[in-house]
Amino acid sequence: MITIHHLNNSRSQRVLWLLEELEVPYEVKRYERLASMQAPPALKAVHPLGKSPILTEGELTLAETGAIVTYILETHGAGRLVPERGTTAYWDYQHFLHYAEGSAMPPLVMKLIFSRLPTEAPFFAKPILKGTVQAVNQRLLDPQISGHLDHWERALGRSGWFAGEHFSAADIMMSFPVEAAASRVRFGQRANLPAFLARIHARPAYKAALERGGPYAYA
Ligand SMILES: N[C@@H](CCC(=O)N[C@@H](CS)C(=O)NCC(=O)O)C(=O)O
Repeated sequence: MITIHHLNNSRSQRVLWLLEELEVPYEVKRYERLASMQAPPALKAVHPLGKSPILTEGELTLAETGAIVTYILETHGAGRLVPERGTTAYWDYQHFLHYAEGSAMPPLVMKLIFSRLPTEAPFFAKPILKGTVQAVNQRLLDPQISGHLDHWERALGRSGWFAGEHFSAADIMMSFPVEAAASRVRFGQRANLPAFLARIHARPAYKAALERGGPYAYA
């Protein structure tokens, strides 16, 4: 039986959603974030990185969402939610599978961390930090994030999904960057992005995963 070590309100929600889409039975072991938003030390006892998600099944302990998604699809997927090998859709799928965590999330995480700095600083440092954060956002992060949003908007413009004509695990991987972006930046004229979110949030498996995973700020 697959066990997902799930941190509340986290990327791990995607793995629960994938398992619900595939109707694969699984157990959820829940962990609550500390006040600092970090994972509790108990997760380090499961995997040295101490981050969520972590999958355990038999002898296997696996961290990193993309690797976990690939493992689940290869061992329990029976070909579902992956475009046909060798097609353009398949390579778009591979792109988004790796790109979601490798390229899309880093500037979004940086923006979140920077936005918290002034609020957590002593009062005399707040104005300086506010100015620094504004400069980093304007010069570095916002233009980068905007480029990512344009990439997603264009990709979704083809069929409404990230890889090929049909819903795939690439859409599950990309849900977290799109949801994270929705909470941090404006989509502006990019109508395909909110439409994508509305479509995935309406899926019964997405809703079922929320029931297993607990409150999720982006839903
Ligand atoms: N790229 C990794 C990121 C893992 C990660 O940072 N997970 C977050 C949850 S959203 C976490 O465990 N944060 C708590 C911490 O860093 O202590 C993946 O996709 O699995």
